[in-house]
Amino acid sequence: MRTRAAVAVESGSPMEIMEVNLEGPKAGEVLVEIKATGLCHTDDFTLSGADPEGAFPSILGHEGAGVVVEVGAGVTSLEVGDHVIPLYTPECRECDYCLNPKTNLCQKIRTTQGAGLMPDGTSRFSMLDGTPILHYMGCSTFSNYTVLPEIALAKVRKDAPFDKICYIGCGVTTGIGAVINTAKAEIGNRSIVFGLGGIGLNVIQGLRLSGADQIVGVDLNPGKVEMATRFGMTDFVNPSEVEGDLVAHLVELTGGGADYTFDATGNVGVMRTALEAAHKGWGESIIIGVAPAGAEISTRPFQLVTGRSWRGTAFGGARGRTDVPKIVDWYMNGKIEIDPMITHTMPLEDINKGFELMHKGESIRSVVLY
Ligand code: NAD
Ligand code: DAO
Ligand code: ZN
Repeated sequence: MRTRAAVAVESGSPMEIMEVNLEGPKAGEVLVEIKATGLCHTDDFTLSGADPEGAFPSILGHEGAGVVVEVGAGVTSLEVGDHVIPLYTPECRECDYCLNPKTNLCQKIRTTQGAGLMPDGTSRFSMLDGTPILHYMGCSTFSNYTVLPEIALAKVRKDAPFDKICYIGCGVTTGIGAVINTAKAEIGNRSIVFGLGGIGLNVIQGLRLSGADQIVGVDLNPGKVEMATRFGMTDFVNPSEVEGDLVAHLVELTGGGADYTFDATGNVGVMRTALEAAHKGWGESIIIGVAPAGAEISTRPFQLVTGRSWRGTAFGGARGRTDVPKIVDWYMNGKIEIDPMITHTMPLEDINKGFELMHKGESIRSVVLY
């Protein structure tokens, strides 16, 4: 079939909207009509050329929601008409990683997914002249129709709106999961969130769910304060307005350091500040942000010797096929909020404008509606 897609032809250039060829699903695969997709900082990072795994031409996008149109041979858990959310972290439920409760990093299709291919080592997308186009994070939601492995799709309830639940495919789950699954934050915790964008706001939302006593938000952009406060931020710190040492300021503000700190900026300098603002003896710092290729983190080892720990999280530690339908229920039952964070919607033709809004810091989440 043919489908309309935003193709990342080369790094550093706007995506091009075009018709592309899409082959049907092979064994174990599913054809999905994407109804809505969010624009995440990570798509922008890959398009910029800073992503070490980035390869072109490709169809980016990993935060979508849609409907199953066709299933390939051997698919048993999904049928035509099911509503689904694509998973860039799949859940096969049988690999060593899926069987280990300490991780969500299913490895079943890791090699081919990282190379932009389906599990059989080929792509389903091509240009009209036959040039292959790579998949992205196994999802490629910047195409109206896409093919995914069955293990990379969470089946969700049919009454949930696509234009909101697409955000659960990355930002919501990553932020809330970092608190609930990775930090396992206790009632009464004091925490600091660095970066109040699409991920950081959901960390704040997760901290509120956890029963935090203090939620400090740190961002260079004061325009983020209103939304962060609405989601539960109790104190705001703009590093550019702090006189003297930022770590010392944050340690004092939290009464000795935070129980948990979260980096949602991808800046390695911020990651160091986050680690050092964690409480001596027990504070944990969780890295969510993805740093540019080749970047390294550093601190004095004594920071760890004295009881702080440094951790990381992908997709909020969530097991997608199991956890994502539950998060959709949380949204539908009013336990979490999504709507105010979707600040802009647009047709696929305007997708590059959505990334311009992100660059200017004017959006939280832009969503493309097909
Ligand atoms: P975003 O651009 O919406 O938000 C980033 C925020 O950080 C902005 O508000 C910006 O003003 C702030 N910021 C930037 N530099 C800062 C600094 N030095 N000090 C304080 N604040 C600063 O991005 P996002 O969509 O929220 O993504 C955040 C990060 O999370 C990105 O690196 C993204 O790639 C990563 N991410 C990770 C995962 C994962 O599974 N680990 C999933 C999705 C996104
Ligand atoms: O190596 O097993 C693996 C999986 C690595 C992918 C983890 C992705 C999380 C960070 C990227 C942000 C996605 C939006
Ligand atoms: Zn697995």
